[in-house]
Amino acid sequence: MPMYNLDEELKSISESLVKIIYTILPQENDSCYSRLYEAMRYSTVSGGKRLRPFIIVTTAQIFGVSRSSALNVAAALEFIHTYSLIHDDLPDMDDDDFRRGRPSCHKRFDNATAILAGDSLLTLAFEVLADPSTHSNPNVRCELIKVISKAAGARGMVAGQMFDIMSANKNLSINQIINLQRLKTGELFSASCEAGAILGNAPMNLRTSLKGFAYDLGLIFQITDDLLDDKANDNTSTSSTEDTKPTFVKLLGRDKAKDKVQILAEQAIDHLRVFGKKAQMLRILTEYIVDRKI
Ligand code: GRG
Repeated sequence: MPMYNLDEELKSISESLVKIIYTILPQENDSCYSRLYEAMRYSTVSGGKRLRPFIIVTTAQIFGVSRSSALNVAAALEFIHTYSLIHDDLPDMDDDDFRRGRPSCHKRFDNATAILAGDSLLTLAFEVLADPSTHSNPNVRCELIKVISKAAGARGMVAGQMFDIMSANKNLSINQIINLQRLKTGELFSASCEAGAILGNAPMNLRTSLKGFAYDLGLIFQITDDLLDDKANDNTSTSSTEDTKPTFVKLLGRDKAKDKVQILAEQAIDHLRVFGKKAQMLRILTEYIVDRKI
């Protein structure tokens, strides 16, 4: 069996993304774009785990898709993810001063610039997806746009954010929390998995298996996020709204939340059975998220 090195692959994908970002958003000293581009670059090149790009590239590999096509879609997804983080950090949302260990976009620039940088990243994502260099077949590009826009929009991630804001100081049931997190985090994970399959013209049954995997992975990611936050914050959250939000850990307690992660991990890996050894990287990713320390 070939050796897989997840850290090296994450690093390689991240480096490729940074090159794409500098090509699309070049440094221009005297143009009217310069401040906007600077804010967009500031938030997109500044690290992050690059999990969604990894999922796209890895899933695309299963279907023999070219790496350059997959990286274009990965850049688009990362633009949408980054826009969501920029807007989430704003004072009227989660009001976070820091993101990825640096001042958040509105703290480094200002609120208006952060809003516009987020808006521009969202629209840029669809410009990249619609570009023939992403895939030669316009039907494939349309399908990508349909699936990704739905996942990001008012019946996906944005709905999750709305639900999250409305759930402050409320007692949610476990199923309500699962639904909230599926929308807020799971939909983009699912679109990332499906995107690789769409690029590879995969049949619907395989897309469905990947979506099942992605939803479970999204929940694992969210519960481990809650566990890490709970440990790190120890009731000293930096965000003014964070303490009011219902989470898996608050509802279940740490031990039951960890048990839930294990059950979901088995379920997630079960969805991959149909892909055999070709999905080995996705299994390794699942273990990485289960055990993650950041
Ligand atoms: C503002 C429309 C809008 C949506 C915001 C995704 C989201 C919705 C908010 C982010 C806040 C948050 C902490 C969500 C929980 C899990 C999550 C998506 C964390 C950030 O994703 P990572 O850990 O980020 O993949 P990096 O920095 O590694 O890219």
